[in-house]
Amino acid sequence: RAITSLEIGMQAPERSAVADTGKGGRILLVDDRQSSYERLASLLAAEHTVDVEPNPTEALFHAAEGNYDLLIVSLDLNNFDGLRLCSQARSLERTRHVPILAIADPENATRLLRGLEIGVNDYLLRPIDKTELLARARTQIRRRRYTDHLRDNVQNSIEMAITDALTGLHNRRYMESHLATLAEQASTRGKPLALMILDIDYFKSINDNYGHDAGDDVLREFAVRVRKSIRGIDLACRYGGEEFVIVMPETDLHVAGMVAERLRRSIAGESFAIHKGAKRIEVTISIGLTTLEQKGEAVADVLKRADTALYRAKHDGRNRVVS
Ligand code: GH3
Ligand code: MG
Ligand code: MG
Ligand code: MG
Repeated sequence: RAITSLEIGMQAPERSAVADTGKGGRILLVDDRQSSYERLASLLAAEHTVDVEPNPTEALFHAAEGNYDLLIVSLDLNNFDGLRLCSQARSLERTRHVPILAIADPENATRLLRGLEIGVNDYLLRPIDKTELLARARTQIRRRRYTDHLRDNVQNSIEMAITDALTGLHNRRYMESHLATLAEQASTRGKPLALMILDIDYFKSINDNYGHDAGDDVLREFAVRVRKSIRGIDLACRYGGEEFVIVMPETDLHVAGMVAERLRRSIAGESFAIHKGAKRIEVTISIGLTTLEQKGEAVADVLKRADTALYRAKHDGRNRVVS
């Protein structure tokens, strides 16, 4: 790794996205003239941590890996094309959001214009003034942090909208929208799709005997065990209070039956800890299992068939799998 670390100066302070000063950033400086990058790095080191990389190809790699707040790119590179780096950085997913500040000699000023066209955020002409350099770097870093903060918020609200807060499994809304997609995929690919509804037996009496918090403990622990017993492509969700749905793509009734039976047995076989009190609780579940029967079958019908099977499992005495 050819990176020259000039980590002179201060540590990154606590980052607050709200009242951000734009200081304490991580900057990757791409410049191959030693006199130039040494001076720039020492100016920037008053407020930021700076890494220097003379080779744009390497720089692109570091930019993608290194979680930088700002790229400062010299367009006066002797042996390389700085503009190419800028345009590559704009097209890569990992670097798309990293701001770029371009620097050029007046004789290369037309490159700056070209740079702005391909997505450079700001520029400076040499000779570089310290105050201006720091001000422009701060502005870009502050903006970057703010948009990151917004992006995180959006991501969080999306996750909250599709996740069940108690168990961390997907919620019913997500399952119902995603199930349609999975069923469609299974139909077009001619693959089987299994679906089971799991319902904890006599859960109301767990609440009644040990309290609602103990009931919640059981639900959380149950979700952990469900997650452990399924594959990455399977979809597990909390369908209602103490009802769960597992959707298994590319799985036929026979295999799904074995998965369901294994899960049923492991729940019944190992009691559940509750936080209050040393007592462990015996828990059993009933499972209704079915598969997508024909191409294009409505998911509501699949769910209904699983529910009917679950009802029979309850009726036949609970702690069993019915398909
Ligand atoms: P069955 O064997 O027929 O399924 O009996 P059951 O008692 O499990 O079924 P029922 O549907 O009568 O009761 C489910 C109970 O689950 C009722 C409700 O108070 C409780 N419940 C629903 N959501 C939660 C929750 O988030 N936490 C806790 N602790 N209890 C919940
Ligand atoms: Mg019930
Ligand atoms: Mg129940
Ligand atoms: Mg129920």
